[in-house]
Amino acid sequence: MSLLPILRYPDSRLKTMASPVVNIDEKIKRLVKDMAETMYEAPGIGLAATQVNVHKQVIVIDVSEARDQLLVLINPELVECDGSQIGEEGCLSVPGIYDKVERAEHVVVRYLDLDGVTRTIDAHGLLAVCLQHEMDHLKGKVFVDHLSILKQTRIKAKLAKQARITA
Ligand code: GNR
Ligand code: NI
Repeated sequence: MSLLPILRYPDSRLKTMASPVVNIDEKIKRLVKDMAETMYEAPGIGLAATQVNVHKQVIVIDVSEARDQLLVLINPELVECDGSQIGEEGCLSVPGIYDKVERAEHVVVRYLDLDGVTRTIDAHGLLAVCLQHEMDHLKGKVFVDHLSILKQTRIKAKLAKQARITA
């Protein structure tokens, strides 16, 4: 097991469109284990492969209080969405920045599990938000892209300043 480095916004590699997984082989299984370890250690409630610079359609999520309900989604597809909710979002690739984003309240997502079995998740609330946030990553989108250009500019300036301080 190993912790993976997480790309930081506005790294252009976060804009990469992820490709579908063709074979759930040992390499993918290792990636999933390392992503889960990285998510739990961060700590975060989700992580998309894009964030660790692997441009394959792989997501790990755990929104449980006890941190014992790991979800692994391969090749996720949105099959239904309705309603709306506005919640404060953060992102491991945009550290220290939180802002409100409007999302669907309810989503149905079809995906493959680690055994290659097709499954569906019917999600509301935070899990629905997290699924949309992670599926955005696989399309090269981060939550900041949902904010105004003015906010995007301010966030880039704040992160650049933070990077200078920590350097
Ligand atoms: O840990 C995370 N928390 C979070 C809170 C509100 C909405 C979305 C998220 S996902 C984020 C982890 C992350 O960056 N996943 O891509
Ligand atoms: Ni994120």
